Amino acid sequence: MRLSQSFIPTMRQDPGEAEVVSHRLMLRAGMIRKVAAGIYSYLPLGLRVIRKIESIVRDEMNRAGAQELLLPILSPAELWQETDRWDFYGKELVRLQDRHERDFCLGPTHEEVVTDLFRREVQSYRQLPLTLYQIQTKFRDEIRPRFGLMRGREFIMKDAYSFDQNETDAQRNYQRMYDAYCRIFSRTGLNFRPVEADTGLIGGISSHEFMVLANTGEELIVFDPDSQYAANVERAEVVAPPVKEPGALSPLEKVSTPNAKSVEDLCALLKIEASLVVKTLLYHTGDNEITAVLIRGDHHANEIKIQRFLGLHDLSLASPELVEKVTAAPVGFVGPVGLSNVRILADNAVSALANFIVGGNETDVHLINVNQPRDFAIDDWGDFRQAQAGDPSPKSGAPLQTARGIEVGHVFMLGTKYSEKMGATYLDSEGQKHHAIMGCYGIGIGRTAAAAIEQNHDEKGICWPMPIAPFQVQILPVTSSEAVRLASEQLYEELNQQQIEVLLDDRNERGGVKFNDADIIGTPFHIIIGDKGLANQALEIKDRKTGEKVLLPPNQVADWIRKAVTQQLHMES
Ligand code: 9G3
Repeated sequence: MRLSQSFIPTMRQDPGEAEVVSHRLMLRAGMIRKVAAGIYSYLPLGLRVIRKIESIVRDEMNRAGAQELLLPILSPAELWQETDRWDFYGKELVRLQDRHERDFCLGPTHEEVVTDLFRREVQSYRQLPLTLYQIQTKFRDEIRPRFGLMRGREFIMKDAYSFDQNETDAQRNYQRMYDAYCRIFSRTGLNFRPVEADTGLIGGISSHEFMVLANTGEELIVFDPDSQYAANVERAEVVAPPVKEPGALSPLEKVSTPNAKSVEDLCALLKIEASLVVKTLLYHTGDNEITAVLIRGDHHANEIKIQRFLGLHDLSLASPELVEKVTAAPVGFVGPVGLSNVRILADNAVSALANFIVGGNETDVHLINVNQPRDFAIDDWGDFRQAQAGDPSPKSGAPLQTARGIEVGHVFMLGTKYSEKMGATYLDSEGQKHHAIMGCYGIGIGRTAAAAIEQNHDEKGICWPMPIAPFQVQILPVTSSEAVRLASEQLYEELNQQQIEVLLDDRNERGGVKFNDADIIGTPFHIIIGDKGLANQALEIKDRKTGEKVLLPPNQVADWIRKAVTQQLHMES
């Protein structure tokens, strides 16, 4: 393609509103433009990247035996009412009416639609296993869309849905999709990691997220450097500490702790470590019912784990009014000793503590040398805290490390959650009716492109991995002499002949402008053609990622480029 005839509106300055580098660089490279909050146009350069990611996804989905179809954007409300999801989701689900005033939503995902298709068309076990997928625009009305394509409201997703006869077949299909995802993200050249994830609202029985490791990732994961174990901290299990025989128990004592409402204030005042403090978190768990959860002072509560333990749909900290009403203890000085009519849960880490410190259930008072069960009873123990760096890996015992990740894919075992609610059944070989066992599998296409930039950029712009680069090579004629023009045109022709995707910067611009734009756009190889290089029969080829330069006679450039591009195309991350 010729730059002089291309719609690639690069920007010199940093756009103010972009908060993460991928958003900033997608705007500066002329890949996307915002239409409204969280809603973007994909300009020609951006669409080339999107299409390349889609074709890698399509290739691996087909190889895994999935069949592509295309479901509608509009979903009839009736289907969502069958699964009780029409009322479950709030404003994130965009609802609208057609001219006959019938209710629809803009599809945020397509479990209902695809299960409806299945129940109408599949009757026999002979038609299983069946995996269907689409690559299509979704709409989720995020309350705070940000970071460009990373968290948009309208976005392109590949979503696949599998239907099997039984758990064994479903597990095999899940594994096949999991492996296909590993191949997809390797082929895009991304440094990624599958992590065990919480099944969250969708309520399946297991799920994995595919994380691209990047500091701007919104997800926090822990991983074991010595094994494949990795988990989203929302889900990561924490190994209970070894039970320690408590030493001598010191006598319980009240201490005055004026204004020491937080663990930090308390530690500063009493000159103690946070690991010797036990926080008492009070949750609203029912009508005028409060549950206390005890967490060691240097740990963080994991509300998803607490919620799951209590079998609650959601969980919220008790309001100060409710705390005063139920416990007569002032918020900030609540403790378990003498706490009446409150169920007390404790994280396993508390069991290894002796002579610890808790709120005194009195303003400006704490208790020291507290021990359980001497001073108070614990109703239930459990894993209620967030995993953190240094915790022993549940797999190898090695200290866990943390990393931030961008979730680009998510695979779920769904079981019969949707097939039961929608009567999606098949007849087995004896004519017995069974609910299909389902799985669902998503990849954020735009988010994958954004993650690739987060992982592959420098201060000058994007450094595309070859497999998803919008163009493979950029030719930069840096003077306007006839000799340079001729040489550039000839090389452009040669590369096109060899099926290399080449961008010729034939604009009437200074060399500096062309260098800046080539660095922002991020094509993997830049070929600089100037009068001196021609005279010396030595054209410069620059590798955008490494900065390495090679000098070659003009008649050897096309061959060198073809080899280098082919070699980088098949790199696996
Ligand atoms: C909604 C809205 C937002 C949602 C959902 C439904 C997330 C919803 C979970 C999934 C699960 C999988 C198939 C592809 C992979 C992910 N946000 N989820 O179900 F109505 Cl507004 O989408 N679906």
